[in-house]
Amino acid sequence: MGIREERDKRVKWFMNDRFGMFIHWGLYSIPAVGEWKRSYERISLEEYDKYFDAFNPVDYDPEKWARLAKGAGMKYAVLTVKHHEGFCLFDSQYTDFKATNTKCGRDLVREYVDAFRKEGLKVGLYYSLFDWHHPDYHHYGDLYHPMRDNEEFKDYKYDINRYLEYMHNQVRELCTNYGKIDLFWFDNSYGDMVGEKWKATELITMMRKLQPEMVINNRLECNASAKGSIGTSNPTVYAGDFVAPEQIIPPQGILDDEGMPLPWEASCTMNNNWGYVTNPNNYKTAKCLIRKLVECVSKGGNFLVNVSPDARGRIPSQSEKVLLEIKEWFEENEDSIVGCGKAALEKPEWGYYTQKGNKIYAHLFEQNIGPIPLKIETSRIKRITSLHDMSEVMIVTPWVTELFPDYTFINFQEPPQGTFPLQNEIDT
Ligand code: JFZ
Repeated sequence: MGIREERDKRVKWFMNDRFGMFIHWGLYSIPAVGEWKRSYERISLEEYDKYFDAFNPVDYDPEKWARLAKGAGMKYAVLTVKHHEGFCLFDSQYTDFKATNTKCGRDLVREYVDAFRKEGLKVGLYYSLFDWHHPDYHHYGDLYHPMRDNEEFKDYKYDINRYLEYMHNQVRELCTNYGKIDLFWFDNSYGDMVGEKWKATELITMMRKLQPEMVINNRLECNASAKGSIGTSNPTVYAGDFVAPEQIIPPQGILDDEGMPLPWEASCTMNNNWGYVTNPNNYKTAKCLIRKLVECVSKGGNFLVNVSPDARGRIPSQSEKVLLEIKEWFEENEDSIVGCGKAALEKPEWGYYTQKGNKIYAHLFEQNIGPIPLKIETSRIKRITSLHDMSEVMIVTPWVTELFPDYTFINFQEPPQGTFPLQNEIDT
């Protein structure tokens, strides 16, 4: 099997499931200004240790997270098992900078994978390639390192190979000690730290051997704004299985150089922050997130929505509220998302189409004043149903079709506000 056939086999569940939960959690939940704090404020290792000493998430209950995700229609999750700060939520034998050595004394990743699997969700691990804690990661002069302009580190000698050995060892632990891992999310390449600078061929070969079915993103080779060789006819072995745009939904989905659709997943915050912050004031509404989910699916992509647990280990109540609202919508409209992809029809003015087999779901984003103009031949439509209550929607109002012969109109009552999928079964 070629690289592309293997990829298509691996991503089957991923492209079917469509909706996931991103979880950014680490020591940075304590200062509560986001996961980049150490870099932004040039905080020394010693000073940052105070968060290690304080870490004690007494309310960590991943089953609660899993139930919330599942309720909202999310089918998989991705947890930051090590973010750029280098702190490990898992019990790694290669470092002391880990949750099991803090007051909490628990392997938080073990509990996460157990809890999410128990709810029937697929489990993903986010692992940061940069590591601001490891002594052999770049210091002075590195684009992002907290000590990048600290003169004390000007002549500091580090050996990147020692870091790479550490990183490879940890990835091996993660692929060995936690059962079947469904997804691995690397973050991220930058500057000249791309691909083989991470010894990527060696790393991927090891990962594929340990977890042959695991879906891996493309960031061993690129950053958030690139697709990398996955889009070419000759992808590298570490090109990854999907493209990972961040905080943006590509206008037309993502295609390879031959115009064939690529697997992709857009990740997005709920409140403009990945890590926990106190009193965020820019929460997206459930309605906005549902619409973005629909948009992703209509363009053949996935949507990964982030939550930021606090230092006690709780998903903030505002996020919980949004997820419960999404749950309400999902309970009635799941069929228009899961297993769906890009429709064979052009994007309509009033919303988006998604499609699954011979069913076309028309997501009405706009309040229409009367019949919805569907550009489909009436004879090809078997039935139109409004998905939320399964009521029949009548087709055709003859006088309008005379006025607009190339449209098919349906007779339609005023739709309720919000995204509102219609289910059209088309005779194919
Ligand atoms: C990265 C992380 O730095 C961030 O903390 C968060 O985890 C996010 C999901 O991923 O953010 C990036 C990575 C790459 C780019 C921008 C943000 N980029 O290449 O523009």
